[in-house]
Parts: sequence; structure tokens; C-alpha cells
Amino acid sequence: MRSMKPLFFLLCSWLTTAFAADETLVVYNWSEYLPKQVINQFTKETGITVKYSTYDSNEAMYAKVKTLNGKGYDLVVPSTYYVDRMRREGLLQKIDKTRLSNLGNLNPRLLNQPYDPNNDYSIPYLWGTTGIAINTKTVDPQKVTAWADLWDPGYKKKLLLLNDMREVLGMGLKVLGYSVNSTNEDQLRAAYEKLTRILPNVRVFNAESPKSLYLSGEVPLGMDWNGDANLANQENPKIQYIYPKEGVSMWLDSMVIPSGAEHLEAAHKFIDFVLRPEIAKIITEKVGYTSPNLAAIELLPEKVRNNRIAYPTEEDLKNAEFQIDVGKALPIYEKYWQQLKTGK
Ligand code: SPD
Repeated sequence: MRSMKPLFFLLCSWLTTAFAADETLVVYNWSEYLPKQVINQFTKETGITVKYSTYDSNEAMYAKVKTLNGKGYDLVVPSTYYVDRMRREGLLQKIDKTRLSNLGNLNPRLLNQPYDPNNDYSIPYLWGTTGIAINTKTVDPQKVTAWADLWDPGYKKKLLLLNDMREVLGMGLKVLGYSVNSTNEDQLRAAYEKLTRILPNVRVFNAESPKSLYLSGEVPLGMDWNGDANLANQENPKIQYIYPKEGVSMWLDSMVIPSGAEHLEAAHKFIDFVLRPEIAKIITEKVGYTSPNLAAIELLPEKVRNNRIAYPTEEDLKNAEFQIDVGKALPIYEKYWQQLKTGK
């Protein structure tokens, strides 16, 4: 009788391929934050199909993950202050770091911080700053050196403000000399009142793709995230990024696995893939934000590494503040944000 062995092995390999081809990873990330090239390369290498959707604020992401009780997504990318909140609320699961062979590439200064001691729940993805973008074709750069300058009545209906509660209220606080993480109700009310006086200058709130509006010429100045401004500047060097003298806000977005995630193997594979120097290099170059991956930074051409929009100097970060969770003060932020946006 002929041996059944070859047939058996053929069947096994067919089954393996069939299951691998069925494997999926459901990613929920910020808009314009992950190049398609990276997703394609991951799928090509692993056979894992990536289902990808995006959000434009931590609040929108949090509401969705909370409503779904941590189910539905395998990988999400909140800012640190939401990592803190979500892990305390049981919405995240621990990451198995023994499965991450590339963890050592990360800047140790960005690890083991109070929002997630020991990085049990979060792995840094990108970080950045929030400053001012201006189109120097129509706006005199000498006149815009501070957040306070955006209140100039000469900029009526000209500004873009980020559609991001913490960024806008943070700017209001900062311009009054308070912390962007203030939890003081009087300071928050004062910031709100100050912000009501910038509204005549506001043309649009946008966090999806501010650069499109700067590039099309629809808005000549306003707030921006550094990576977004960086890409705008690469396309049109007249669009510049300014570090306002009151100080920028700083943030770090991290990869986390929600508590109800189903594709754990795929999620860990993806995190480790992103941590590879050559992949992290593609991400920082293509999306314009700052990489926490030291091995990737070493691979960057000098021109990119010395680009102050993505890689700020110490001087640029003078007076900068890192956004942290505001705990019980969050409803106060929400109340003033709602009032500012709707007038109610
Ligand atoms: N389009 C990507 C934007 C990423 C911004 N992340 C952090 C915001 C913190 N308020």
C-alpha cells in the first residue's frame, strides 16, 4: 500500500494556509496616521488581513470602545491620557511583551511612565507637539510668535482650530498662563471665556486633515499637529510650523489592545512589526510625526532627523507641557467644549 504521509502533509499545509488567509486584525487608529504601504507589507508577510478604520479624536475613539465594552477592535492608538483612563476602567488588556522582539528599539525615556507603569498596556507609536501653522504667503510670520496672536481681530474668519477638546481648551489655558492640564474650575471657566473671544476669528474646526485646508488656501493660519504641518510644509514650504512662546502641548499615542479583542496573536505580531526600525522609519517619514523608536531615527536621512517640525530642539520645547489625564475634571472640560462649539 502506498504511504498516506504525503497526502496528510498536503492536507495540513492546505489547512494552515486556509486558516492563515482567514486571519484578521481590526485596527482603529487616528486619521492619516498609518501609511497604506505598511498595512500592505504586513499582510504580504503574515497573510493577516487588516480591517482599518479611523477616528479624529480620543473622545470619539473612547466613546466607541466604551460602548462596545472593549470588543470589536484588536488594536487602538489612544494618547497617554486615554491609556490611563482606559486601563483603569478595564477597557484594555495586558500586552504580552515576551512576544515583542523589537521592544528594545524604543526610547527608554518614553517608557515606564505614570500613565502606564511598566508599559503593561501600551506601546509607544508616535509622539508630537501642537503648535501654530501659518501660510507665509499671506500671513507675516513676524506677527505670529505666540498663541495670543491668534486673537488679533485682523484674522477674522481666518483660523483653523483643531477639533480636539484638550487642544483647544489647553490653548485657552496656556494663553492665560495656566497649565494645559488644569483641573481648576475657575481657570477652566476663564479659559472658556477667553476662547469665546477667539470665535469670530475661527473659520473651521478640523482634526481629520487640517493640512488639506492649509494647502488649499482655505485657511491661512491656526492650530496644527506637528506631523500634519510637516507634510503640508513638504508640499508647500510657505506653510510653516511655529512653536508659540507660551509653549506647545506634547502628547504620545500608543498601541493598545482592547479588553475584548479577539485576534491577540495578530495584534502582537502587528505591534512587533511596527517596532521594527525599517517599518517605524517608513511611518515617521510618511506621516510626519515623531518616532519614539531610536533605531528608526538612526536610519533617517540627516535632513529628516534635523527637521525641527518633527524633531524639535530643546529650545522649541521651552515651556512645553505634556498632556495628562485630568481625572475628575473631565466633565468640566466637556461642558465648556460643548458650550464653545454649540453656544449652549
Ligand atoms: N492625524 C493624527 C493626529 C494625531 C494626534 N494625536 C494626539 C492628539 C492629542 N491631543
